[in-house]
Amino acid sequence: MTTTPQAVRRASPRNRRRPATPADPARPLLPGAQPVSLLDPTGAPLPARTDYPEPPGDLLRELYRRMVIGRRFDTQATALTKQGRLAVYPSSRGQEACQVGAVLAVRDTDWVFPTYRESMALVSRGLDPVEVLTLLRGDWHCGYDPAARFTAPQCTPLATQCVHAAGLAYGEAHQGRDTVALAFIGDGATSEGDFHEGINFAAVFKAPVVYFVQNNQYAISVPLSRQTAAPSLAYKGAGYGVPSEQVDGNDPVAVLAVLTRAVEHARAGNGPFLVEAHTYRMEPHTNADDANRYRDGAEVDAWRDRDPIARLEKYLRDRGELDDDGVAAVAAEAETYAADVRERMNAQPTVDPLSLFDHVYAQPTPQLIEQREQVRAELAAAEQEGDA
Ligand SMILES: Cc1ncc(C[n+]2csc(CCOP(=O)(O)OP(=O)(O)O)c2C)c(N)n1
Ligand SMILES: [Mg+2]
Repeated sequence: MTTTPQAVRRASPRNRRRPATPADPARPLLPGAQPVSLLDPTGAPLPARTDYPEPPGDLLRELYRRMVIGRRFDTQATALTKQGRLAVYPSSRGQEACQVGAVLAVRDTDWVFPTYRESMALVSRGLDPVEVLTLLRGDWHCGYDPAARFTAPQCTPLATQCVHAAGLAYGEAHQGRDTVALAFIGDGATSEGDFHEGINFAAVFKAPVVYFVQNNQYAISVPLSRQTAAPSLAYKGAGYGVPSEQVDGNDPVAVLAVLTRAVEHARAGNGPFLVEAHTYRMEPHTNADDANRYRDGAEVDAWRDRDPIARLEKYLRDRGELDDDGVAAVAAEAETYAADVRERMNAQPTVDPLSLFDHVYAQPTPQLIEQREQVRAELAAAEQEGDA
């Protein structure tokens, strides 16, 4: 039998019909190769994106207003540490787009799970600033009523809030409510076990949680390069089957657009969503930290050029949605706000020492009752001595 050249061509492996490649199941979970950005660093618009539509103008003006007030609050809180009125304050200056954009993306009845870094987010949510600062003054529990404000206490143990958020979101969905839980977390805390356990639980049980990683480049003095080898922290979601995105965290328009979509995804019953925002903490870790020991001024200056408030202000001005009068009115409102915080924080709080034992357990343990009685007796004895 002879073989014609045509027959050789037909039989060659290159011409054989390939089996259809199955769709890559990881692809829809992966973040974009670059962070989503809708404004350039100067505040000029970048091409619109159909996947992340720009939020309406009135919302952007409100975002600007809350960012300006938030920054003024932050400066005031730092000043209060210097006056001995606050034990400690972790500033979120530079992270305003994340702090405010995130709370604007959720409803008042959605639950927020903040860390110690989120005082600005909480005041932007409308919580009383003095109640928010009470924890950091160190005199009365978390300062506000979490159930009344749909806001968990600010968490200092890293990443524990990720588990709380998963549990709450699962419970809410189980009871037929469409509540979303928004869990803030830092870049460093994504190395903690609780982050992985929380996101895994949320993914498996389709709990409506948005995990919002503010990658401010440092965990105290530890830079991101010593924290992870992943190209983006958003890749940590894909490993758990969680769709993820990365966003320019100093672009307020993009942060709000991406988080709006993440919240919609969770609310629609699709389970959790992870967003990594690339941002920068302009101040030291807290007032007790000396950032000069681990980063140089040139790095800080480079991020100053991406200032989120200046960017949004420029964008709104160019669109004719903000003018000198508008800027001055917001600045005046921020001053009034700060003066009120200052005045109220300067008043000496009266605290009942026995309230230390409240809210520890729903039902106090025998040991706690005994300890409370001991303190009560000591206080009574001291009072008698004072009277004598
Ligand atoms: C479980 C636990 N380990 C260590 C600490 C000490 N600690 C407090 S803040 C911090 C750095 C966290 O960095 P990151 O998650 O990036 O958040 P950021 O402070 O930058 O907002 C560490 C290690 C802690 N609070 N809890
Ligand atoms: Mg950090």
